[in-house]
Amino acid sequence: MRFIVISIFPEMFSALSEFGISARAVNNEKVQLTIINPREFATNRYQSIDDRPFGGGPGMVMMYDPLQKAIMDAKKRLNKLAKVVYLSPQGKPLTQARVKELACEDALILLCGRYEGIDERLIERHVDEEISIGDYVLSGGELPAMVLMDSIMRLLPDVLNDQESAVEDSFYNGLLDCPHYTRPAQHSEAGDVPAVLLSGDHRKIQQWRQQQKIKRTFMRRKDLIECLCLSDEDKQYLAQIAHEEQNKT
Ligand code: 9D3
Repeated sequence: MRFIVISIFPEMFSALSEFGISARAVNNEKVQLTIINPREFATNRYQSIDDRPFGGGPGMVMMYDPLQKAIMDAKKRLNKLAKVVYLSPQGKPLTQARVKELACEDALILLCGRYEGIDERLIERHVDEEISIGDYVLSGGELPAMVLMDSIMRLLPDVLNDQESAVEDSFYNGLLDCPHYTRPAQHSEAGDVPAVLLSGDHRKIQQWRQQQKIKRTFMRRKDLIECLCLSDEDKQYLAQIAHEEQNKT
């Protein structure tokens, strides 16, 4: 997959290209990451890419022309029609379902805003989709672009190794994960690991883990419970938890 990012802070993306799974994906050429700095397309003698907002008010707005030229440069390099995604607080909140769909594209152009945002006419004319990563305020679109790329990359074929994808497999079913433990089994300060995990009874362990996932999702994220596909056994356990919870209050 090919990502072309448009950002005035290209160095930030070394976080992806230098560390961890994303760095390995770039090195193995499963992912090609190119950053275009719109400042290269600035025309005045101060190389400005922003200007004061019409109508007044605080802050600056990124200008149409340098961003338009950067997008044209990106499209020329891709030699095809790639979707232009603008990372923006006004976008649709990102979900794992949307990540899965975007992982099927062969290229994405990711536009990162700074300051108060970008000239609306650029969004109308050149942006295909606006995506937010959640309802909290950041300083720009670079971290959201990295969040989006990280989430996509780990779904690409041959990006995760066998161990990493085995972990992936058993998880994303809409449930929160169960707790994990490693050696030592006993710890003077932290206490003991749950005995079932040391029992060697794999059926029991699997059942315990599944019940922990259900319990945690119910306790921490009631909003996720509605979207679940549970087995009859899981539903019965959930009903039991819900009943216990009711009797507490
Ligand atoms: C304090 C500025 N705000 C005035 C009401 C508006 C504002 C402008 C620019 C808020 C944030 C930003 C920069 N954020 C992003 O570019 C961004 C973002 C985010 O802040 N939260 C979640 N997802 C995203 S995607 C891009």
